[in-house]
Amino acid sequence: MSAAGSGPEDLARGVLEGGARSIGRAISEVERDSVTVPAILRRVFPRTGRARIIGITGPPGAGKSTLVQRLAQAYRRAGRRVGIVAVDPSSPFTGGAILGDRIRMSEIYTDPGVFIRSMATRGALGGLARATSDAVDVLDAAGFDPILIETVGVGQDEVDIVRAADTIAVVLVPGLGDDIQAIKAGILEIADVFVVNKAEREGADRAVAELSMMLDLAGHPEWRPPIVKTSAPSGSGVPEAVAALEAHGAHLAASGEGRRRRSLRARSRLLALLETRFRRAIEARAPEPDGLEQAVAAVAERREDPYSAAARLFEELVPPPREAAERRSG
Ligand SMILES: Nc1nc2c(ncn2[C@@H]2O[C@H](COP(=O)(O)OP(=O)(O)O)[C@@H](O)[C@H]2O)c(=O)[nH]1
Ligand SMILES: [Mg+2]
Repeated sequence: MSAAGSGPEDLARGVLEGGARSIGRAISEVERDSVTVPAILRRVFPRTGRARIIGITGPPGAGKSTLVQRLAQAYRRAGRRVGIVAVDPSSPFTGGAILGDRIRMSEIYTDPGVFIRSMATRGALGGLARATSDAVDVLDAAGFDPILIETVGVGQDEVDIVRAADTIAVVLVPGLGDDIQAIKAGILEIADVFVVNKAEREGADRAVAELSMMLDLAGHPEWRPPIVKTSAPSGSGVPEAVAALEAHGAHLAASGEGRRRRSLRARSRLLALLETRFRRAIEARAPEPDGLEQAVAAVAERREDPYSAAARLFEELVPPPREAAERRSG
């Protein structure tokens, strides 16, 4: 069968050949958590780990999508093939919200060296973090480098999504003042680069000064996040933003921090998959008549405490270590 076939093997082969249709379909599979995903990932994964993954986060309307398009153009001019994954429920990347920008930016939508994908946000954001990592792997295996992930930075779930990146840029705008305080807890700590976008507006220098003061207080011994001013629609400051992102990439490679982050990511990704599998196994296989529903009822009616019920179900599902060892050798 050719790459146009419908099995996961064909799809994976199409992805490795860089076929746009296969890439799109593979990401759709990933997005709806299809049963084909393990087979697809098994085949594409050996070809991943080559792309630089850059997360772009910040409040809605800060100009993330516009900036991402400008960054993509800059990387294209440097001869790179750029993957874009946008996870923003409030403003779909290719939606109608920024029609003017879409016309001006239209070149990147028709450029075969750019692959843009908005992730659907049905289902839990937790599932979206998994889907985003998988989609990034698909693009990585297909040879896109860098891969830009846009997420709206508002809460922990979004932070989990953008943690799939090697380097995280937090996009803010002048006059954010109190907002900076509000979102500080969530997204400021994860910034490797700060972008003060809409820098042609009044207050840009003050925003930079405020951020700079915050960084002084926080103290960043290893890497002090640079602060770059941009005006995304005109492209002003974009070369400096690219330089800052690349400087952080060099820091990751030189300091061992890159390896540390990849290891943390592998750990949390693996644990998340295990959690999902485990929950599904419990839902599917909890033995009757003491199945999950009975345990739920027992806890709801306070006949059993949740810890005891969980321990009981866990032991019914997971064989004790000796039994597991015998199974492996037998
Ligand atoms: N004045 C100005 N407007 C901008 C700038 N960057 C983006 N915008 C506009 O801000 C609006 C939101 O931009 P968008 O990229 O969709 O923001 P996102 O929600 O963070 O992705 C759009 O109308 C953009 O054209 C900028 O640097 N200056
Ligand atoms: Mg956006």
